[in-house]
Amino acid sequence: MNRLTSALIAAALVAPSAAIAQEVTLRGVTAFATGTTFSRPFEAFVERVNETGAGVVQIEYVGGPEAVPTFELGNAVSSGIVDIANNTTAFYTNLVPLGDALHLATNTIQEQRENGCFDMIDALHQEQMNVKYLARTGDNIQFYLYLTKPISTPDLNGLTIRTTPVYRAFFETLGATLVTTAPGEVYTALERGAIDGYGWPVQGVMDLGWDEQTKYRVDPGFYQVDVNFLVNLDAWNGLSDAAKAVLEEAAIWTEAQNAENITINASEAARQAEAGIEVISFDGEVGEAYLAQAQSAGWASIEAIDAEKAAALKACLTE
Ligand code: 173
Repeated sequence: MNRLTSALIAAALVAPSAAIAQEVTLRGVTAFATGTTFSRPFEAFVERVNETGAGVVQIEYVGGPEAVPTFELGNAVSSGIVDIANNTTAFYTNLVPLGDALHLATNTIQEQRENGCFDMIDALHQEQMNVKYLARTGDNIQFYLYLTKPISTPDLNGLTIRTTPVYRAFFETLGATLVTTAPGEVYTALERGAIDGYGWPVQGVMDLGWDEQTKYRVDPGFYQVDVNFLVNLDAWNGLSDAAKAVLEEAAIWTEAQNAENITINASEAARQAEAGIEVISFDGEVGEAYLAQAQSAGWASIEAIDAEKAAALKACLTE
């Protein structure tokens, strides 16, 4: 045994195991284009982990839909091709159909952590998708219907509307003809006149230039955005306690910033107005009925999947 080898063995024997644990690097992919509204919290999270996790855990930011197509990202993080994903439940309903309940929440992720809902959602993701549910962004951001043609009542008969599972049940009850697309295809669909409108949150319309093709936003907004950080369960289980702690601390740090969305919503609505997007507002009883229909259509589709689990989720997401 040479001197170097015996020195290394001696060092390993006295070193605490955490000190000799290797730094782990996770590959991260986002379902939304890099730099856009619903990717930015994940990008900030990656930066934070790479600072606080030096020597313990790092995230290699691989990219967005150009790296893994939007509707494929769920499968990729489930199988471990991707270690950590920034994704919304609407893009992986093939794996966690009940995930659609998350955007029907009326409380915050902080309240869901407090009342046990977080653990239920995490268990659902672990069992059905083989991922650890790490964090939720998007609280306080509502979804809207955007149009290229005016309507005077909440009746979408004769209109073709771009959807995802978020809006599907609700827009169906309003009579729309629906086309499902990833966000990356909305601009072209509008430009070609293939759609008369689309569902999207209040934030992010200007990110991809959709304002150029959008004439109206229909108020009020409904539901609440969920964009979640998911870690492949095998990768998660293989992490040291120290690495898990780095990721969980950064998750809580990210979720604390959800409160800022209330101010951002107002400035985004103002920017839409400046860009020439007019508001069609359903007020009073019509507005109330519109919102009630959004809720009842949304929950009916969750109940049709599993009535018992739907009831448990509804109790803790809307308490
Ligand atoms: O409209 C969508 O693509 C969608 O479902 C969604 C979900 C969360 C944030 C932004 C968009």
